[in-house]
Amino acid sequence: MSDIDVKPLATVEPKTKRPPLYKVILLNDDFTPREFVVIVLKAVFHTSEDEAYGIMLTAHRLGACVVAVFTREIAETKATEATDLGLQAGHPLTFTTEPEE
Ligand code: TYC
Repeated sequence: MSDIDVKPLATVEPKTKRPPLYKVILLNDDFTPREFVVIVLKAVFHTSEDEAYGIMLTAHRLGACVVAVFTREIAETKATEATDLGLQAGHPLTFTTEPEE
């Protein structure tokens, strides 16, 4: 057997750390029209019609649905923008954010 030590001298830590991610969550309410929710999802999150409809229906049935995951600032900006579109149209449509585990 060889007596040459082939162990690395040191473990190398990655130089860049990934930023923490945040979920944008769509909350159901009893008043916002379904079609309006779909319009907002397409406009702010650039989903297809089918994706938007699926997300809206999941929130409608279960009470909430994760729309997408972003870094904190982008998640908060999009949640505010989407909620504001509802407010401007007189709807209680609400998007929140929460850190991903
Ligand atoms: N529940 C609403 C209705 O029946 C539609 C809706 C779906 C509203 C999802 C918000 O996040 C929502 N008109």
